[in-house]
Amino acid sequence: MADSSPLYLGFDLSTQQLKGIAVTSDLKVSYEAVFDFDADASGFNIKKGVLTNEAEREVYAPVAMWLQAIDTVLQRLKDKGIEFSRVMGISGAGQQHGSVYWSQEGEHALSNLNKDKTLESQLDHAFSYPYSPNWQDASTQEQCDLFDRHLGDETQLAMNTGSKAHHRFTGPQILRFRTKHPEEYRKTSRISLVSSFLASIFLGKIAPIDISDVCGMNLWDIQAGTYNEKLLALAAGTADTNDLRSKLGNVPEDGGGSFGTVSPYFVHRFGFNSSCTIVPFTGDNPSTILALPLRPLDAMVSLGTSTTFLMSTPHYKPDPAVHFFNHPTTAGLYMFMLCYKNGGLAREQVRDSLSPQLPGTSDPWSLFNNHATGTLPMGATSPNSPLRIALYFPRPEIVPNVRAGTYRYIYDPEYKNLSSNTKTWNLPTDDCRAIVESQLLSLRLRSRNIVAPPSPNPDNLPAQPRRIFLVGGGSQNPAIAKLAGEILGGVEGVYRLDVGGNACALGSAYKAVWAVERKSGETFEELIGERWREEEFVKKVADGYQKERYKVYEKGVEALEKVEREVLYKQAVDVGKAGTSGAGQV
Ligand code: XUL
Repeated sequence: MADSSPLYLGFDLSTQQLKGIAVTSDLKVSYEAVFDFDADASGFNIKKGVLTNEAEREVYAPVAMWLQAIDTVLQRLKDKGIEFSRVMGISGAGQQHGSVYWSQEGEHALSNLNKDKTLESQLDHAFSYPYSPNWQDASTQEQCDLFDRHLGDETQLAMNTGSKAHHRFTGPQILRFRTKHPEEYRKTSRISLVSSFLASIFLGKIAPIDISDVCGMNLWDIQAGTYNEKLLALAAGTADTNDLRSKLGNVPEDGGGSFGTVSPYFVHRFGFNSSCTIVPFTGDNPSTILALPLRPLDAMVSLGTSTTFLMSTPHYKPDPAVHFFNHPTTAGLYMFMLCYKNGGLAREQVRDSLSPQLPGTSDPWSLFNNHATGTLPMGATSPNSPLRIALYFPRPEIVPNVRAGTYRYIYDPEYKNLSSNTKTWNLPTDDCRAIVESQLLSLRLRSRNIVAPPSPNPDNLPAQPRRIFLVGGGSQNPAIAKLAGEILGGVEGVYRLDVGGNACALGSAYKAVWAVERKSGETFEELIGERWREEEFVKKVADGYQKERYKVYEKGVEALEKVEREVLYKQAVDVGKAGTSGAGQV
């Protein structure tokens, strides 16, 4: 007998591909399909999924390419045998911050699609501008300066919207778009984020922006739960914010609510069930924390080309170095995020400076790992000796805002003295430990205000994450896992989360399951927690909190803070901006 049990679809519209994944009610992956922009798209001159205008530091993607991707991914799922009539809910995720500009005809075109034609062939007039500014875009320095000043300073902006101004954030992008393309802006009926653009296609009308993804705009007052009037006025260029407000639309609070049912186009073209629910689509980072029933104070450390640290927390404590978003499913919780530019690439450079590899091993990391864990913390030669501490930024970093370079120091914790005399460093071997330590110390420094001691706390443990989940390429490395436990702690240990390359699309599919099948008041964590088979996806890879080591690394946090101040100060002096009073600000 044909299987008629429900399926749920999750999509991930990322920088380089669109992925679709179908799961059953008990969270088993049953179908997946991918459209890789560079390999599969035709008619767009893109590279790594985007177009660039280096002169203005612009990075953007053609919206029509995403339509082509949706057409094809659905066809590929169908070719694999999926019965779309079983799909009871669809959700998805988009790269954060990107914006899509709909024309006056956009909504009408969306709701009047001809089932015999592709999306790409019939939505060409649905946009007032054919491109979507991408999160890698860096063209908005001028606009960011205005945003940072507009509520007083960057700290005020971070308090209000969860982040200081960033080039990629949608508010500064809209401000630039309006001034650079006034005619296109005037002709824009609605503005979507990448996530709500994708939801709109499936819904057949313009979908609201998601409660978590809206926090990536520098426009949303997180505590008030509304757009900030002053920031809207700045982006709109007028005190009358009604026009921009209606371009952006309302933002429903429930991340598991229903936007309505799937557009008839998909019913008639692909055989979707006409009662299939469209669930809010969110940003890729919020969706990634939904790939497991992450509890408050569990942390995810994504160790890819760059490093991202994600945590669900009940505490709202923003500052200019971090990001806060509303949690995508649970009102009253927040998602805390650190987003670095440097990570895996920097570690690889240090690894490649070592030669030759250990005889008899094919693991390119074995020598690096031996050096990284073969000495006392921070290269000390005895428990009280000076410490080796350094920053490794092959690319300009944003956390903190420092130029590309390698910055090595010696720190004497007794006299709290920093010295740039690094004659005692053994190079390149000392770099192995120092690079992993500095990356993890930066996470500890910047998350220390939002972690809390376990509760109850009979052993009087210090504030730290509960469990640490490592994901991405670097999560395979045992030396990194060991140091992560020593430096970040983790009351219950350090784990590797292995869901293949699918965490983000999977998180969206789980969100659809929860939204459609939840009982009244049942949280995402409760429903998914009950159905998730942890043993399939999670493996303990290192101890977490170790009292002595955790304490020693307090000195490391102190040292890293000083190093960052020193490097920033020197940078400010170099560009002639330093004050006369001493250290610069981190
Ligand atoms: C987060 C960010 C990226 C994008 C693309 O602030 O800019 O992680 O979401 O993945």
